[in-house]
Amino acid sequence: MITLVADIIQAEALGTLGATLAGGATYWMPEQASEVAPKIDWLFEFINVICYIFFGAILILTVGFSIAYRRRKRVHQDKSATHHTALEVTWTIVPLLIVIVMFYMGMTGYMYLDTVPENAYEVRVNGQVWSWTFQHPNGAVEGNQVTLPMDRPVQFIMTSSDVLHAVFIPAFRVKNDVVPGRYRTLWFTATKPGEYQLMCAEYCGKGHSDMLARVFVLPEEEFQIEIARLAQEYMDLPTEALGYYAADKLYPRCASCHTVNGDPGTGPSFKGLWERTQAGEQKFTNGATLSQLQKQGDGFYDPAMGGVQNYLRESILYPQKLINEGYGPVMPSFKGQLKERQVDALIMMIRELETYFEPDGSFKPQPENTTPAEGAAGTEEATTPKQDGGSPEA
Ligand code: HEC
Ligand SMILES: [Cu+2]
Repeated sequence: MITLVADIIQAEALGTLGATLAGGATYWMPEQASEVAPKIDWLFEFINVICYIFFGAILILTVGFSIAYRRRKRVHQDKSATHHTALEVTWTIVPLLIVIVMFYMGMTGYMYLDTVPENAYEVRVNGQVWSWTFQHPNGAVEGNQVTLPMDRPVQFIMTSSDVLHAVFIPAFRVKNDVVPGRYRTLWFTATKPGEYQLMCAEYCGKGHSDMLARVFVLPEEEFQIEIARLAQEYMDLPTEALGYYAADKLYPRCASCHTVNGDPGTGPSFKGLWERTQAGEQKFTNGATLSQLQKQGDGFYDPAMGGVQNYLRESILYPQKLINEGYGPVMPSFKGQLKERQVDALIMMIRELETYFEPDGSFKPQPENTTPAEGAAGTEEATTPKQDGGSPEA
C-alpha cells in the first residue's frame, strides 16, 4: 500500500513536471501521438494537481482541528463564531476562479476539437457489428486497419450500419460516437509515425471487445506510396492469391460471427458451407429450403448455373433476404463495404477453405511464390484470424 502510494507520487511528479515515460506517456496516459495529446494531458494534470492540493489541505485541517479541538477539561467551550466574512469570501472566490480557469480551458479545447480544419484529409469510417471499414478519397478501402498521413489534419466522417459504436484512439486522445442514420466527425493531427490502437468505446453487443482496428501513421511520402498501393491492392493480385488475400485481410471482418473450424458462432461456420450450399441444405426462416429454391425460377440458385456463387454473393451483400433457420437477422450488409473483386475473393476462400486455414481454424501463411511485391508498412504482419469466432459464451 505504502509503496503503491509512493509510486503514484513519484509517477505523478514525473508526469506533472513534464518528464515523461516512453513516447510521451505519463503514469496515467498512453503515448502522446497527436498534436492535441500534450494539451489534453496538461489540462488533465492541472485538474489532477488541484485535486491533490485540496485533498491534502482538507485532510490536514480535518486531522489538525480534530486534535486541537478534541474534548478536554481545560478547553474553552464557548460557542464558535457564526461568521467570518473575510474567510468565507476567500473560500468562495478562490475556488470560483479555479473552476472558471478549468471551464475556460475545457471549453476552448472542446471548441478546437469540434472545428475541423479545411484542408483535412477525409476518411470515411463505417462501424458495423463488429468491425471497422475505412475508405480513402482515392478509393482504397481498408478493413480493421487504416493508414494515415503524419503532420496533416485527418478527418474521420463516421457512420454506423447498425447500432451505436464509438471511435476511440487513446494515443491521439480523441473519441466520438458513431451513430446509425447520421454522420459524425472526428479530427486529429498525428505527429509520430507508428502503429496505434483504435477501439470501439460504446458497448455494441457480444463482440464489442473485438471491435478493434490498427492505425498506421506514415510520413507523407511513404503515405502517398502506400495509399496508392492500397487502392490497387486486390486489383493487382493474381487470381491464385485472392483467396489468401480474403483469408488474411477480409475474413477478420467476418470472424466475430463465422468460424472456419466448424464451431458454432453468431452465424453458421464457413466450414462445409460450399458443400452445404451445393447440396441445397440450408433452411430459411420463411419456410423454404435452398434445394427448393434451386429448382425454382430462372436458375439463380441452381448449382449447375453458378448458383452457389450467387447464393454466397447474395448472402454477403443482401444478408437480410434469406435468414438461415436458427440464426437471427443480425448480419450487416457488406454492400458498399466490399468491392466486387473482394466478394469474389471471399467466395474463393469459402470454396477452398482448407487451402487457407488449418483444421483448427488458424491461418495458413501464403506460399512464397504468390506473395505480391513487397508490402509497405501495415501489410507486413498477417492478421491472424480469430479462432474462436469471437463468441465468449460458446
Ligand atoms: C454480426 C455477425 C455477422 C458478421 C460480422 C458476418 N455475418 Fe455472415 N451471417 C451472420 C448470421 C447470423 C447469418 C445467418 C443468418 C442469415 O442468413 O442472415 C449469416 C449468414 C451468412 C452466410 C450464409 C450462410 C449459410 O449457411 O447459408 C454467408 C455466406 C455469410 N454470412 C458470409 C459472411 C461474410 C463473408 C462475412 C464477412 C465479410 C460475414 N458473413 C459477416 C452473421 C454475421
Ligand atoms: Cu462497436
